[in-house]
Amino acid sequence: MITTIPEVKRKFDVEEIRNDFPILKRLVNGKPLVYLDNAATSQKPQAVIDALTQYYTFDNANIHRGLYFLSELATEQYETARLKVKELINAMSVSEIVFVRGATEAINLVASSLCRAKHFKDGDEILISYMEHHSNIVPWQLMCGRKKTNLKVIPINDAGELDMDAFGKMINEKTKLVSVVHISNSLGTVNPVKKIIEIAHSHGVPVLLDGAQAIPHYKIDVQELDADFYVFSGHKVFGPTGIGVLYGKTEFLEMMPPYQGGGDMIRTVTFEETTFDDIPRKFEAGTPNIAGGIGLGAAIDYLNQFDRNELIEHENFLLQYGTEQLSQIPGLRIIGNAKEKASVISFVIEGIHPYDIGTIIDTDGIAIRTGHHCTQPIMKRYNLPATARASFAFYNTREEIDKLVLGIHKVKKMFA
Ligand code: 7TS
Repeated sequence: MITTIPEVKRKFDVEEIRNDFPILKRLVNGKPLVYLDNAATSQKPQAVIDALTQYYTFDNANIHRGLYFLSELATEQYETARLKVKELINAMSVSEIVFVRGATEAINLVASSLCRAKHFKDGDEILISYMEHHSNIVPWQLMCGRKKTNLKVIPINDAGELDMDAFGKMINEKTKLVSVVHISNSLGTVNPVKKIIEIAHSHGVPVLLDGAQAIPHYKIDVQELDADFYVFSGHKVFGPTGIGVLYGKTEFLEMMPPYQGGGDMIRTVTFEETTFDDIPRKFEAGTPNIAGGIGLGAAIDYLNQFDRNELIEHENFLLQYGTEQLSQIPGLRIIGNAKEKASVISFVIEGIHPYDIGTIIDTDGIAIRTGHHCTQPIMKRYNLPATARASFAFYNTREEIDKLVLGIHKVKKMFA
């Protein structure tokens, strides 16, 4: 089982690659769709849709159990997808790749399992940051509630950057885990995660990175980062919903007890006692999202056709162009002005609620997200109920940003 990463890369041409994404041709309210909500979920290339259709049409069977052709075929495809994920993030071994439902489930798994491994005792601390998605806050609170472990929050400055001095002072002998977002979904800040890991490791503290927003934009190398855990969702990286990844270093996954019990994660079961399978299987109870895993593998193959640097360059252009154009609109304020930013522009307009912005531009087929983006603490930090957020993928264009700007002018006229 080896994957083939093509030697000769396909040249990046935004107009040409848009043809790979059938949804980008549809109309919304009679206008061509302008999809600028990629931080919520990305669109799927035909290759991913075809992989799902192929599996359900011709290859469907349960995995890891049947000694017949289709079951072996499905198993091989699912396990090949795991290998593709391993290569995508440069994990040391496929056994470090646990398939889960998404970033949310991955963090819940780590919280629940570390808790049961007695990794935390009363009075211990977990460091998170002000800009975490709720999925990197609530699982720790659920766990902390049981263990009286304290959640400590690394502050940020007004630009939306982590206060690294504060972080250095907050980490101490009580700290048992640092769990931070790689790229913020509401501010676009790219956090200095390598530095965070270095500091944490110098105190002997493991680090979990929430890579939900980073994985679609950057090349991730978990060994180079020396991350202990890295989590992400398939649907944000052009794959299907309901599949995601927990990467964990072998030493942690070996030490952690199972998260859920059931079929496919055991070695032997009696009424008295159960022994568990090796990693990653001991974390994968029950029939998994087989099609989802295969679809994620197809999404990785799709990405592997390109030189990722060309995609990053185009997204950086969109971010820069969008920031320039939106900044020129009177009364519009961008929230999140970190020096290191990726593909997200959150903004507010004086006197107009973000919901009104979103609803009005939707009539022109423009999709952005409005709300708190599942980051209520960050909204409170900026004293805002909500923001409007445009988030880009490599298939977005300069013309789409122009349409967003025109749409916002239209909104402003309506409220003038
Ligand atoms: N972490 C971050 C940084 C996220 O942006 C999200 C989803 C999650 C975790 C959770 O991912 P899930 O796939 O498990 O739900 N973020 C968003 C968003 O910005 N708009 O909708 C979902």
